[in-house]
Amino acid sequence: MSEAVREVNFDGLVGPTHNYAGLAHGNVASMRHGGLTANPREAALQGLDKMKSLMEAGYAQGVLPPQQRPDLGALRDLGFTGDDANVLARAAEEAPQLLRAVCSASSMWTANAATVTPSADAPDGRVHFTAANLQSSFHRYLEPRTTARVLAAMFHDSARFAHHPVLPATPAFSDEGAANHTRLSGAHGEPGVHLFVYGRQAFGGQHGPTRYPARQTLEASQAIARQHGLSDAQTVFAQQNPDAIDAGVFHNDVIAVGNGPVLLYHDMAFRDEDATLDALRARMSTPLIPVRVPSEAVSLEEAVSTYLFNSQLLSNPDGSMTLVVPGECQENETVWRTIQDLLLAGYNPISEVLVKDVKQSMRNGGGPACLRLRVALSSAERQALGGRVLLDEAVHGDLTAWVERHYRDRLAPEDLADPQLAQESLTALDELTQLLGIGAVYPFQLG
Ligand code: SUG
Repeated sequence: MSEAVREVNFDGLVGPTHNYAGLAHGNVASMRHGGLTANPREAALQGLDKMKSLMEAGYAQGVLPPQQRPDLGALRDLGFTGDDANVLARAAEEAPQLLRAVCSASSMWTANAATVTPSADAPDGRVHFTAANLQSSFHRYLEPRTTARVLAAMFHDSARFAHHPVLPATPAFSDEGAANHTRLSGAHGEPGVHLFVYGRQAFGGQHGPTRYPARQTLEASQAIARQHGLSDAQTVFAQQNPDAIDAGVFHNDVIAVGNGPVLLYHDMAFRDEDATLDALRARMSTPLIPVRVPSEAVSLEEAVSTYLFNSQLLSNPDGSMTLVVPGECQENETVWRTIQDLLLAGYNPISEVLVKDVKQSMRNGGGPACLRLRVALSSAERQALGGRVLLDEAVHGDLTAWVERHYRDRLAPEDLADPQLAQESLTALDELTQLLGIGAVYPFQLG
């Protein structure tokens, strides 16, 4: 059975309102690029191209739909009344920051959609999901309700899949999903150890960052481990280095990535590096392969600007691994040299690098790893998936044509109040649910 387990990367489709609004405090790319004109069509096509490359290289690739934006319901909840055009016009006039938030296509970063425990690790033998509350920012707090509906529609067989309540959306349980969760194991079907990295402890604990917010709490990570039935022997909770958060590492996946027994990380990733590795080693049934990149090789600043650690690390059938990096890594001489050194080093299985251009997403602080949610699934679990959500040539072709039919190639901040954009987005998403066969998951379809 473990032979048949494969990791499926579910990438978020970039939504039609992709834009640069400078919404994410502590995410330096988002802060730097706020106000630029975006190209939603290019963004979605870059995402689809990454998915296609991985599919063609033999990896199992899935897709998660975007969300309905602008979220007019959220604006109405905040007191804006009238018809849709009125609501948008009033928001643009009186609270442009709210309009920008309800237009964000941030659900594309599906590493933040949920935390997932594969069936090999869960006591009841099911795959467990908790959609992340994303309460750290208003624009992302709008995501979990629909995320939970989408996950429930896709993973609907309750004999195989378990869905847990989103954690209370309050600072003590601040949860950003799989971006702060790494599963280490032998092959994907073997039992794993779960590394939860948190930025701060709500009740007690040591000091957190001072400049930028810590988005994940220990309490949230512990609650998820409890929900999923994970024991002490299966979990390690490690604090992120607060200095790294203050340098722009707003999630652990900006400074570390794990796959199988490999943990690729920067020396500034953890508050206590040795204790973290020791705790992993004590629990893992297969030897941990730490791949440490020291600050002397790649500075924290370079790690943040190139997103070296926001790579995807993927297992190949022969035991080797491929690193999928954003184009920015190739453009930086030091980082590119470091990657070449990693490929040549004999002690780790990373043997190949694949460079993908996801610049539209990168300008908002989202690299290849942010764009995907990893779900290890047995062949029976893959067969139980609802909808047409696993990528093949036909699905890729349909999605590409769908993007080309519906997406604009230019979206500036002042376009967000355009009622036509809201209409286009609605039409596109309605068609998408049919294309993906996931049923009515959007608020406008639920009536
Ligand atoms: O939450 N950016 C996202 C990027 C998320 C990246 N995800 C991971 N590292 N897993 C965020 O900071 C910016 C939107 C804007 O500014 O328009 C934004 O939300």
